[in-house]
Amino acid sequence: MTRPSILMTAPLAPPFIAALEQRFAVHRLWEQDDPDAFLATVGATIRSATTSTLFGRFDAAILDRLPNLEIVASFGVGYDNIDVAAAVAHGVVATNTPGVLDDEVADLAVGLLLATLRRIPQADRFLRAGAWANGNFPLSPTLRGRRVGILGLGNIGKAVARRLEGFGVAIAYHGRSPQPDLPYDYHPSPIGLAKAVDTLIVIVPGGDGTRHLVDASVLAALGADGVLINVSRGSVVDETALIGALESRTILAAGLDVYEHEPAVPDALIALPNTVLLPHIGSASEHTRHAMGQLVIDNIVAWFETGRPLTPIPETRHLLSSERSRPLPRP
Ligand code: NAP
Ligand code: 8YV
Repeated sequence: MTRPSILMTAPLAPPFIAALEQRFAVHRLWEQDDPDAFLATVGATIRSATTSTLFGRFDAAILDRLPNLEIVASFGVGYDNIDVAAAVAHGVVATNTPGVLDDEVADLAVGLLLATLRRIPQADRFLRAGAWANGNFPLSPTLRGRRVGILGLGNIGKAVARRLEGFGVAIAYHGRSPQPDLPYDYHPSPIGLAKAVDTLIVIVPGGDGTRHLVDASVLAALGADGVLINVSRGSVVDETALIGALESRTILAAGLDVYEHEPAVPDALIALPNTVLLPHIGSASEHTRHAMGQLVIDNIVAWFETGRPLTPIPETRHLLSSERSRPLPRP
């Protein structure tokens, strides 16, 4: 039987490409000199696709070129790289990679919090510069006695909260709905949460619904002892307002893994002494990137074997109740 065609918009690790090649005719969009001409040739044969933030936005412009696309599997739990409304309009199921990265990203968030408060990268730079011979590194702020607010108490937010329980700090949160089964204080607005805490960890999804949820007023509410940690998406924090708040010491410090225009990071953020800046590495261990890659493959294979992918995004689940959810021929 002819193998179904799959479009890879961006690279996955070689073992995952090899796994796909065993079952599918794999088309590598990122290797094409002329992607438009390439899609004009193969687009109508494509039944599934993989994508990631490396590709940019998977939107109507590409969906229109893939008239027989059934499913797009994204590498990552956040799916603001997919135009969900356009996917639904095209009847295309989308999947992401929830769950398999929660612990890794939560570990990184707590590490970034400690690094920001105790100025660990600054202390490392101090030693390497030979400054220790001239005196001790200045005393740092502390996690002791802090009240930590988690903006977005989802899978990763809960994993962060569980870790922070071990540090003996007070924990509160904001989401659109309270979660009464959890032992943390709920605040119905981001600004209310910021007023109640001095440390804000941001881990909501990106996209239009959360754009600049952390703005100048939230930063002012966090206060002069305030520390902001963002491991969600750059779009959630007004970066210009954040730079202003750090420069004016409206807040104390920030630890960031994500930025509004990645991989561009404003020079002003880099110049500030009270920032710790990471290059979007929340999930970036070999272990966890392997688990994410495997889930991308498993979603595609499950679709072709059973008509039911493992982790469809909520907005496209209704497409599975249509006749499309019937088992399709095996590749
Ligand atoms: P999740 O389980 O869906 O949790 C998201 C949480 O955000 C939910 O508790 C939700 O609660 C809340 N939320 C959603 N929209 C909101 C809004 N408009 N206002 C306030 N709260 C809102 O997602 P997750 O798996 O924890 O992942 C969260 C995000 O982390 C991803 O979407 C991704 O952008 C980011 N991420 C970053 C990295 C990295 O490398 N830095 C790695 C993985 C994930 P309610 O529904 O009650 O509002
Ligand atoms: C990845 C992420 O770095 O899962 C997410 O939402 O932000 C990270 O795990 C990213 O998706 C890789 O493209």
